[in-house]
Amino acid sequence: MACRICSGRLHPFADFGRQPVSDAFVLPADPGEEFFFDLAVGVCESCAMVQLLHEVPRERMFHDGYPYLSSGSAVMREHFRALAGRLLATELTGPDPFVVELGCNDGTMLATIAAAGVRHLGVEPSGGVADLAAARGVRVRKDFFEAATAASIRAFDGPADVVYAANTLCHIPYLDSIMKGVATLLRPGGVFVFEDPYLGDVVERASFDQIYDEHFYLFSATSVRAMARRHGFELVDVERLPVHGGEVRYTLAREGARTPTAAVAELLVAEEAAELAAPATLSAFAGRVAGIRDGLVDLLTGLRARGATVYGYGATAKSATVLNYCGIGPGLVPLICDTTPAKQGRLTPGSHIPVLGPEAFADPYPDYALLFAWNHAEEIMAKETAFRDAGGSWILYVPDVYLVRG
Ligand code: JHZ
Ligand code: SAH
Ligand code: ZN
Repeated sequence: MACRICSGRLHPFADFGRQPVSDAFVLPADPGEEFFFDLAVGVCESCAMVQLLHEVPRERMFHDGYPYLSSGSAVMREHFRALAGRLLATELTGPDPFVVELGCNDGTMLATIAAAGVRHLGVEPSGGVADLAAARGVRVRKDFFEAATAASIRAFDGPADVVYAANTLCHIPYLDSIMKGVATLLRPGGVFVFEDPYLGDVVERASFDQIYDEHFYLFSATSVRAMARRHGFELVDVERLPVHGGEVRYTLAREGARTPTAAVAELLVAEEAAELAAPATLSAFAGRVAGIRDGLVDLLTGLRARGATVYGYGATAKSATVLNYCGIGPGLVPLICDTTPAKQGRLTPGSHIPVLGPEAFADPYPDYALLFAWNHAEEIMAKETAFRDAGGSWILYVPDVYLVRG
């Protein structure tokens, strides 16, 4: 098996077995044929890029019915408002600046840019969420970004000062085409800024559910720098972010265009010291994950034997890996509540647990809630104080299986 970036040899270190498309929620009346693939992960022995061994065709994941909404968390709405403000203040200050966002989803970030009257374009292949962005005044192109898309944007709109992508770049196996596109689109002094789940956090927290079809890559400073260099780009800044269970925001500029910050060297050194991409480190991660699976299944089986009820909270993409890897179905978790309209009234992919609206959570409260949206724990626990007051407990499963009692 060869590295998708450099053709180096891949060292496989974890296999989660047969998995469905994580955001393919099933209609109970018309289940159709579900698509499954082998969710296995490896690390490149040459460039240290962690990647899936098998890829799901992009049209199976990102289409008009793609359900995920960036605006589903108040913390994330604030995160993107702050980021937009920073781009406006630091990078979009010249005459008639232009910013392109890859994977703009429902326009949560670009709405702030649009409100400031700054020229922008969101590139978003999933039609349903792209329509939501357009409805809030964001200029969107319904397309997959790649080299050809970039050339046509450049021809029509001219060069961009900033290309930005959140939780999108790691979803794209064909980074070669993306980097060519960014090189075409970006003005000479412009920056490519992207943020994605950080390998260092995934390993440290054993957050194995960050691994699913859409997350084709798990980036680190080491692997991103190597990838960027192949295309004449330099890693000039890194910033660790608390969102989504730990991410890094990377800034790339053309080689020689900007001086790298001290943070870049610091993170590279830390990754080296931690031996982040070493087979032994990643095998140890895989071992911890198997322990979490056994612990979670034991806990849920024990609770069922005692007659306790457990609901899921947040029908996340991440939950597909947990449910299908652990073999958890409606017998152990009879329902999952979620605020996303396009997930409600459907069944979770592969595991077929009904997804209901948030009102189902309190009707009546379960004894336990399995928090699949653990990355939003603070926000969710703060608004579910009545569950706690009713004596409910939260179940978390990273970095270990543990209970948070009311
Ligand atoms: P959340 C998705 O992952 C898919 P998911 C994708 N691949 C990715 O990388 C990240 O997003 C960015 C619901 N919810 O953010 C809404 C409540 O019900 O952890 C969502 O369905 N009540 C693009 O799906 C889910 O939980 C609430 O109060 O793992 C959260 O999904 C809140 C805050 C959320 O991402
Ligand atoms: N940036 C948002 C949305 C992340 S969801 C956030 O952080 O919340 C990932 C998005 O990337 C999806 O909306 C998906 O349709 C989009 N996407 C997938 N492949 C893409 C590509 N090649 N070009 C642009 N967007 C893409
Ligand atoms: Zn490689």
